[in-house]
Amino acid sequence: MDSRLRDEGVSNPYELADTSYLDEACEVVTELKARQREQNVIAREAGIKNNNVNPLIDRHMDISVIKNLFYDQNVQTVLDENLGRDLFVWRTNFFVKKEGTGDNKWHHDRHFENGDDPIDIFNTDNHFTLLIALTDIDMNAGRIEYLKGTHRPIPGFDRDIPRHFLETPATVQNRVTPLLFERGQFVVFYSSLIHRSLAFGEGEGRISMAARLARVGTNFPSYGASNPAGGAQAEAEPIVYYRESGILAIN
Ligand SMILES: O=C(O)CCC(=O)C(=O)O
Ligand SMILES: [Fe+2]
Repeated sequence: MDSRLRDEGVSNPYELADTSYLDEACEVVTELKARQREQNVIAREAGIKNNNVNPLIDRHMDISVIKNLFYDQNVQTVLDENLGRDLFVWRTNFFVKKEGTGDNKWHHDRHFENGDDPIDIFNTDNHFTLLIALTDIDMNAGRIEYLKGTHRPIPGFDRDIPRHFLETPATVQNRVTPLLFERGQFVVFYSSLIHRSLAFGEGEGRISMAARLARVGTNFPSYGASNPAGGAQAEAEPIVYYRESGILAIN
């Protein structure tokens, strides 16, 4: 088992065995992003709500250069050796950052537990994120950061917090760690690990693919799982986000 995954909550970076899909994958994502922007513009100009399905979501189902990433020999080995067998993908999304793109606040990716069970934030058995860099992601390109070790309880750091938050809590300030990638590198992390990405700075644009993984037998909630925070911060995410149509068994 990767000792960084065990101790920090995120694995070391690994390289895809086959990087020959990356250029085409980037082209496809750039096109999907342009389509999303167009849909937003049309809706805004018409003064209506954009009701289109987000074109960037779950394209591992129908676009082979995206789907193929999950069957890359090195991805398969890293999953097998660190997270075990019987995993499925239930969601993919792309984070495209370029001139003008803002930040993604601190958050974790643990959206639900199992069916309607409450979220068990420190359960490391069933929910994971696989993050693949389709381009380099350096310090200035909207870098990704994580709070080292937040997959486990940390004395003095209360996890009854909003799902998304801007300020770095003082007790974990010394745990902020950049997660830098070269094109074609990937990591896995426990979905409870707190992470964020900064606004785009300068240089080339960058693209990441985030995939939500869960263990076979893990069921979607009937509506959505509330955040353990309680109160207004605990708003459940509605069932519409958990599309059965995004499920792909990967090992
Ligand atoms: O790539 C990013 O900017 C954010 C990634 C992220 O939040 C995730 O992988 O869950
Ligand atoms: Fe995330």
